[in-house]
Amino acid sequence: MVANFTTLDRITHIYEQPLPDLLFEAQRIHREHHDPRAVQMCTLSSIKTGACPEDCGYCAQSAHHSTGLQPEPLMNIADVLEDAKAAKAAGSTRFCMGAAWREIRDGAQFDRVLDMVRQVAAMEMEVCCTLGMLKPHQAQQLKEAGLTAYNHNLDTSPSYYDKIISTRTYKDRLDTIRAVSDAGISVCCGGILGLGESVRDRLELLETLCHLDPPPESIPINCLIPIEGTPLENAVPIDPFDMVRMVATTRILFPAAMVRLSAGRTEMSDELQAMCFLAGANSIFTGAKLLTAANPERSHDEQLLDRLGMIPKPL
Ligand code: SAM
Ligand code: DTB
Ligand code: SF4
Repeated sequence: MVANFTTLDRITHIYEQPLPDLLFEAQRIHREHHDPRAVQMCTLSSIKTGACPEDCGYCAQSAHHSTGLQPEPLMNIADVLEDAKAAKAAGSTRFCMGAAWREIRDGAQFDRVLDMVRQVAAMEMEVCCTLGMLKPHQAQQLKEAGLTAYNHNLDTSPSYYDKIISTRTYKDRLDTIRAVSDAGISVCCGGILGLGESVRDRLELLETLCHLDPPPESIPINCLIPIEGTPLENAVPIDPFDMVRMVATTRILFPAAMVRLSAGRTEMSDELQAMCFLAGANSIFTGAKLLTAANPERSHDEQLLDRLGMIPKPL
C-alpha cells in the first residue's frame, strides 16, 4: 500500500531527522545548486520609516506601538542613490528598499520610488523593494522600472498569523504575492521565528511557501529582534538548533532559492551562523543597521567569512 503523505507530513519528516542526517541532506542539495563557499551580501535601506498603520506585533515601525522610533518621510532620490553606491562599493550585490507603508498608493511618492528602482537597477545591482501590499498594475510598473524582486513575507503559519497581525489577512498577503509573480518579478517571501509560535506553525509556513506557484526564489528567515514597546518585547528566544533545522529544511524544500539569514544575527554566535551556512543559508544583510534595528558590523561579517574560508558571492 502506498501511503498518502501530505506536504506537511513530508516537511515534518525532513525536519525531524537526526541533525546529522538533516544537515547531510541539506549540504548535498545545497552543493548541487550553489557554490557552498559563497554568501550573497545585501544591503537594506529604510526609504520611509515608522508611523506605519499596520499593527504587526514584532515591528518597531508600527504606529500602534510606542517604540520611541523617530518617523522619517520618504527619502529623496539622491540620498538613496548615495546609499546604493556605498552598498555596492562595500561589496553588496543586492540593494533592498523598505517603506513602512500598509500599501502602495498611486501618486508622486510611488513615482519617486519607481525612479529609485530605475536608477539602482542601472547601477548593475539586484534591486528589491518591500513597500507593503500592492495591486497588479503597480507590480507591472515596478517590473517595467527594472525591479528584480519584491519582498513580502508570510511571517508565520496561516493559523498563527492573526495572533501577530490584525490589520490585514493572510489572504491579503497571498494576493500581493500573486500580483508580484504575475508581473514577472521574483518573489522574496519568508518568515520570522520566535513570535511564540510552535514548530508546527513554522512547518506550516514552509508548507504554504511550497504551494506558491512558482516557488519563491528568495526566502528570508528572520529571527525576532525583540523591540521594546511592542507586544513581543519579552518573547522567549528560540532554540538555536531549531534555527539550524529550519534553514536546512528550507534548503531541502527549495533547492534553487536563496535562503537568507536575515534579522537577528546580532544575537547569534559566529558558530551558530556558521552552522546556518552549512545548513544552506547563502545570504546575509550587511552593515550595522537593518531597517531600524542593529546588525553586525560589516567588518565582523567579513572576518567571519574569512575565518570560514568563505567568500562574498559575486553578481
Ligand atoms: N512594511 C513592509 C511589509 O510589512 O511587508 C516591509 C517592511 S517589514 C519590516 C519586512 C519584514 O521584516 C517583516 O515581514 C518581518 O518578517 C521582518 N521584521 C520586521 N520587524 C522585525 C523584527 N523586529 N525582528 C525580526 N524580523 C522583523
Ligand atoms: C526581511 O525579511 N527582513 C528584512 C527585509 N525582509 C526587509 C527586514 C528586517 C527588519 C528587521 C527589523 C528592523 O530593522 O526594524
Ligand atoms: Fe508596517 Fe511592515 Fe512593520 Fe508591519 S512589518 S508594521 S507593515 S513596516
